[in-house]
Amino acid sequence: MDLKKGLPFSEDNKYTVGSFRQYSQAFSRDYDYKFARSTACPLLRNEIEYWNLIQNYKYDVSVDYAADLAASKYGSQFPVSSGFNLGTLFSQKDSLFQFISRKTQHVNGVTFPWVYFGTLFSSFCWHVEDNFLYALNYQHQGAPKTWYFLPQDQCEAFQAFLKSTYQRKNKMVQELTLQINPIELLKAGLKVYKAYQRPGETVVNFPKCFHAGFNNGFNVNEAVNLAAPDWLPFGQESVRLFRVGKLK
Ligand SMILES: O=C(O)CCC(=O)C(=O)O
Repeated sequence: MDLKKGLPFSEDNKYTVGSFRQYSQAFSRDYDYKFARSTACPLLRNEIEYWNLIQNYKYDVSVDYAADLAASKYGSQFPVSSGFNLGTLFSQKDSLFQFISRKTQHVNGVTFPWVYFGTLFSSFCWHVEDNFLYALNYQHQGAPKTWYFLPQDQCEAFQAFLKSTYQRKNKMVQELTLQINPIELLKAGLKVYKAYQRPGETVVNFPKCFHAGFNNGFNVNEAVNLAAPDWLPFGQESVRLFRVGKLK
């Protein structure tokens, strides 16, 4: 399914963190009330509802997602004293990002984290990381994030599946609007894994692993890329694919 492309998060201070939390919590409350949703098994209930909304166009639902907020501008959620801090990952031993210039070569969302404030059903569509980098995503607080992953060895099979099924697949993957029910992928013979990420948990995406998912309510996450030495062949491959126009 081709989801509507998200609009850039407005810089006009429409929300503070507090007002976004209120908006997001009210959205969950109102949604449950309006559709008289049972409170049993909320994660499964949300998952069924999510795919039903996407595939059957049951209702036109749109939610705000404060995504891709540069931690360098809006602030990180990690305490400065924290031993585990995605904001300092780039400088750690074995990170190849330690060799880039801190002043001129930092890229928000790649070498320095992005912060995300989620709402029920806010989504991230199927994608791999830029240049097939590793990605680490830490949940600070709030409702679980539902993740779907394809292992590295499924990357080519997934792309072949997209090519045979979706005409506009390159544009949709590039614009992060391609959402596909994992059941469809399983039926096509692909291996798909699911995880619920809860506060205090880190999800690590390995190079060339496609992933997608959605949020189950208000939550706060922070994510950054990582270039470990074993990423180098993947980086080289991504550059080669860019050159021949097979990666955008
Ligand atoms: O939570 C999100 O919206 C993005 C998650 C993601 O794709 C990542 O951290 O790599």
